[in-house]
Amino acid sequence: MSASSSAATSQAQSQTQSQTSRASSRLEDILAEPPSPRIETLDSEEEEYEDVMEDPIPAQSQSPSLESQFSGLKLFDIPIHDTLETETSIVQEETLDTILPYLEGNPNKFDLNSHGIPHLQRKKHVKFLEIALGEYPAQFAAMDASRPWLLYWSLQGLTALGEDVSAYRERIVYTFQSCQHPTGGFGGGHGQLPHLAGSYASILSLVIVGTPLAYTSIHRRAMWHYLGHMKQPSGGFTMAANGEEDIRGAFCAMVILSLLNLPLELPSDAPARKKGMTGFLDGLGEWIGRCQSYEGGISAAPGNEAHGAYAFCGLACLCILGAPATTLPKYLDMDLLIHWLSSRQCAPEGGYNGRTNKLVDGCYSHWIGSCWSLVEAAVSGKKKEQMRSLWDRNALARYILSAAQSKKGGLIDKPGKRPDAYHTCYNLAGLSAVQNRYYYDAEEEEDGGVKISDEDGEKGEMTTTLDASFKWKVELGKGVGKERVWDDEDQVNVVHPVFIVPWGQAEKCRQYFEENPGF
Ligand code: FPP
Ligand code: K
Ligand code: ZN
Repeated sequence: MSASSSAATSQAQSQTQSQTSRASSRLEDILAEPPSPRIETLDSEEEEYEDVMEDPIPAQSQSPSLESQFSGLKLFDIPIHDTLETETSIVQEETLDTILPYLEGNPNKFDLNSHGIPHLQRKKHVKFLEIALGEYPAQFAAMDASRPWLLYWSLQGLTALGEDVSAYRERIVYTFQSCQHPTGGFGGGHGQLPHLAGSYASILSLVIVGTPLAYTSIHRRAMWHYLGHMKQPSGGFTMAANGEEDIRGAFCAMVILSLLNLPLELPSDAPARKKGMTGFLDGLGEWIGRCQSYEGGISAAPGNEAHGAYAFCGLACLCILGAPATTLPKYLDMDLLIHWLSSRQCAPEGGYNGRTNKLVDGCYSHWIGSCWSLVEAAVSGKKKEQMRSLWDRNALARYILSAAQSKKGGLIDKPGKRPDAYHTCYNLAGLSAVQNRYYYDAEEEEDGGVKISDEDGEKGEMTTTLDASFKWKVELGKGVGKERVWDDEDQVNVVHPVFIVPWGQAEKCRQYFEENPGF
């Protein structure tokens, strides 16, 4: 692979662009935000990245070569080209041609940090997210069901960038009031049926707001009943009444139960009680274990293909059930899991793909990148023992800063794609995973950790209160030693490694409901 871009690769870039935009995603289509009209206006101004893409861009000398950068790896020996040409290998080569100029040069003409890598374009991203939080005209009605998501991604992104979001407080509480269903849970908007994804995004947004008014706006008892209806005899959860049973459901349900400090017994009207289930946790760890595929990753439901987004849901869910060092090895083959996670980091791109033989994408900076904090906590033993990273943090930082920042603000899947709140939120969450070292404080175990019997009658390590995920600590900026590729000013705010809300906000919410447990 030549270091510099040529006219030939420029043609390939345009093809890649159209091919990758055609390769649409089921869920990302549902979750992704269409650009707001104001961003559209920006696009039509002369130089959007499309124009940038069409010009062959010579590699620029300010940026250090790939070879000198990544943790001593000689990346010029990589990529390893697939000799069997397939649709997959062709689109991979084209994608590489699109991305390499951004890793080796600075086509967006961003200001560079002391390592020759673009600075985090903080102001531009803030502006982008503020626009994303704005009003949408009538033609965006189809997006109505994603309203809780748009709010959550934008708020989380803004706080990661260090912004104060208190100005949005009242509007957010008001918006979610109208999404809340009388029988429990939140829908996408007023009068819409409740859904676990909408409920998850709504609760997280209210946790970010973090005021007593936000907390008390949640009908906790109705939510408990609603979650009770999602519990399945298999041990898993459906996303909605009669909806699909997948690992997002399990994760969303555990996030909500634990943040709101809800009782772990199933309500008496929960249909799963008729099948012998009595608690929300019954059979759950085992069900998640069945989602680990032969590759080692985690899939949406038993028997499906392993995918990054579901891997994070599965691991984070297990981290809510108990200490990572206990629950992860109890239900998962850790060696196989680590092999699969490691294989997701693309070289020389440095970013992650979501599954075998697919393309790098900035949102997996979080869906895979954030898995490492959980896995490292599970395998590293005692709290302060700094283990060597199992992943190349610098390589991911470089992908995010060099290739996943859109010229005019917002973060993206890959060069040539449009920014959206989803990719902005999750690239920044991935950057937080890169920059900080999160660890699980096992010493805090002693005060919690009421032992309960598990199904086999052995003593399990799971608590009756789901308080494990409130025992995380962070060493700020300690993700990488001196050889890191970002400056202090490129540091994002700390994110809770399980809940993906600003540091401290999950604990604050939990504490509120420990002090006010009645409903
Ligand atoms: C594939 O898209 C994407 C998926 C199969 C999963 C998307 C799931 C989420 C984003 C998780 C949502 C999480 C919660 C908590 C509700 P693709 O085929 O376009 O992408 P790929 O080629 O990168 O696999
Ligand atoms: K994708
Ligand atoms: Zn993506």
